[in-house]
Amino acid sequence: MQTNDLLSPSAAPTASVHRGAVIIRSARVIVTCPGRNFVTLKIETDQGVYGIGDATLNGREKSVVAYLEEHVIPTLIGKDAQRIEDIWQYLYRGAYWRRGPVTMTAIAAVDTALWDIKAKLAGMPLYQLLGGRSRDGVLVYGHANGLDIEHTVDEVGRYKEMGYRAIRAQSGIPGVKGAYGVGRGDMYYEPADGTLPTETLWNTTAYLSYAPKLFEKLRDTHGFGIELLHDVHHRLTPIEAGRLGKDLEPYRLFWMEDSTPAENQEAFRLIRQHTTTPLAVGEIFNTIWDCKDLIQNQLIDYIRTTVVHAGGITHLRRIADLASMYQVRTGSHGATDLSPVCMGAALHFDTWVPNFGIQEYMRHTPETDEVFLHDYSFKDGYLHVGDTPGHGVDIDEALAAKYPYEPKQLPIARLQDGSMWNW
Ligand code: GCO
Ligand code: MG
Repeated sequence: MQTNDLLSPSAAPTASVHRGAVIIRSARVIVTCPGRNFVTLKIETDQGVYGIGDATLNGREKSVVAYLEEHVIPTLIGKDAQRIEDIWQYLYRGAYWRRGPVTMTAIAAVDTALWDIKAKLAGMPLYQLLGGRSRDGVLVYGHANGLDIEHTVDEVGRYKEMGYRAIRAQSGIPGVKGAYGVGRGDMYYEPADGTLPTETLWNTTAYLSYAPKLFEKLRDTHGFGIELLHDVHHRLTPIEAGRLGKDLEPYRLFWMEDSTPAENQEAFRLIRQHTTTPLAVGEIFNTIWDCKDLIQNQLIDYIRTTVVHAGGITHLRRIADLASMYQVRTGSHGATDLSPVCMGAALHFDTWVPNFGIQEYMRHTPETDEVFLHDYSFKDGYLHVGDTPGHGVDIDEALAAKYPYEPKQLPIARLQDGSMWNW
């Protein structure tokens, strides 16, 4: 145990502090609502360098705040901020209670902040520490949401004009109250809308006959020179998903997302047997164990885990490496409830990761962009990271304080007969 570079060797089995350590002096959680709620962890070191990490879990924000404040922050003080892997293992193994969205979001926030610190100390943009650039820009997809087919077709046209090369299309469905993905205003689709969950009504039969018509019209109008994506948002059974995938084959989707709930990973085998439409899943996964079977059995094409909900860069890298062995590519979640801090870190990850597929990009409101200053930028369908040391995103704390937390929850879905369904 006693080696020359130990500053304070100790008999106790705690992590030793080595020469050159960068000590965590404080950490705190910042909650702000510039149009929607965001939770941010800020870690400060004795060298004056600080890092920030996104800790936002939509509709469950305060659980992560409590987890961080009550259980994580006290254990960070005095640790060497450079020991990212050891701190990750400490928070994961050390909690005894492994996995779950709250735990993994809290770990992700710490991990992201520590990578930010390490990259700032190195004087490098984060992607350099991961292994450097694999590509010039990060292909992103935007969200075209319409009240009906005509409207959605127009919205896709608008996204094309803005320069997008890949567009997700969602449409209202006649007879379905509150179909998933229909925007409430221009550009900013935002599902978390009530202090209590809004009740929506789902109708699988109406959806299954409507969705192929939407994509038929989209291809007729916009041709095949643009990538189209679609999110089913967990609404179908595996055999229904197989049928939809088959019906959508003529329209060559980039992917069909979350077509059935994925707690049972084996369910995707059935979908796979019926369709060549590429499958994407994983925005609600939080560890490699949620997608291990899906990946190893090549039941999916894109894995959608992202920095903030899957344990940070340290864990996302493990998922991506496993996926790369099976030709599964990344397609990280990037809805507006993932803050610009997550987006910044995700873009550095995407710039490096060899088996990159695509990155979701729902633009944040101007108020959000003012609170979270960032150096990434959009051009011709791609997002580009900047060269600021770290992940390139910072928080204006004074401005953040002007937007206090507003309790909001995600909707729920019921079937026509009143039974609960998957939102
Ligand atoms: C997506 C997602 C989101 C989620 C939202 C929940 O593909 O972007 O499905 O729209 O519903 O992130 O908080
Ligand atoms: Mg989704």
